[in-house]
Amino acid sequence: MEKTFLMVKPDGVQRNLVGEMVSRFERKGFKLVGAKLMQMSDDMAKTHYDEHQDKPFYGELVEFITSGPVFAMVWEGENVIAIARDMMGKTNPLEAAPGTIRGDYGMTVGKNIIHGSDSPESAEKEINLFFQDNEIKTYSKQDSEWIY
Ligand code: 3AN
Repeated sequence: MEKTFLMVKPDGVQRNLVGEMVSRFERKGFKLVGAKLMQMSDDMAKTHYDEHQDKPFYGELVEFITSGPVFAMVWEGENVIAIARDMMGKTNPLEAAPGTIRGDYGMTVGKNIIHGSDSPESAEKEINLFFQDNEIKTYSKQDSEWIY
C-alpha cells in the first residue's frame, strides 16, 4: 500500500489546525501509520528543501519551517500521494479551490499550512528523513473492507 509524508507546518500548529488536518485524512479513509510533533533543525530543513536551494525564497522557507514545532505524519492508502496533494490544494492560496486545505485556510504562498510529498520518490526520501523504521506502524483496521 502506498505511503506519503504530510507535515502540518508551524503556522498550522500555531493556528490549532493539527486536529483538523488529521481529521480530514482520517475521514477520507487513509490510515495514519506514523506521527510526531517535532522541531526541525536547520540541517534537516535544508535537506528537506534541497530542491529549492536556488530559489529566491529558499532562506525564508528554511527560516519559516524551523520557526516552531511541526506535526510530521505518514499516511497510507491507495494513491495517497496524489489524493493528498489534491486535498491540500494549489501552493498559492489565490489558486487553491475552496474545499481544499489551502483553499479553506491558506492566506499566503509561504504560510500555507501543510506540506505533502509530490511523488513516490519524494515520499520515500521524506519518510526516511523524518521517521525511523520503528516509528512507522503496521496494523489492520476493521473498517478497511468498507473502504476498498
Ligand atoms: P508545494 O508545497 O505545494 O509542493 P513547492 O514544492 O512548489 O510547493 O514549494 C515548497 C514550499 O515553498 C511551499 N509549500 C511554499 O511554502 C514555499 N513557496 C513556494 N513558492 C513560494 C514563493 N513564491 N514565495 C515564498 N514561498 C514559496
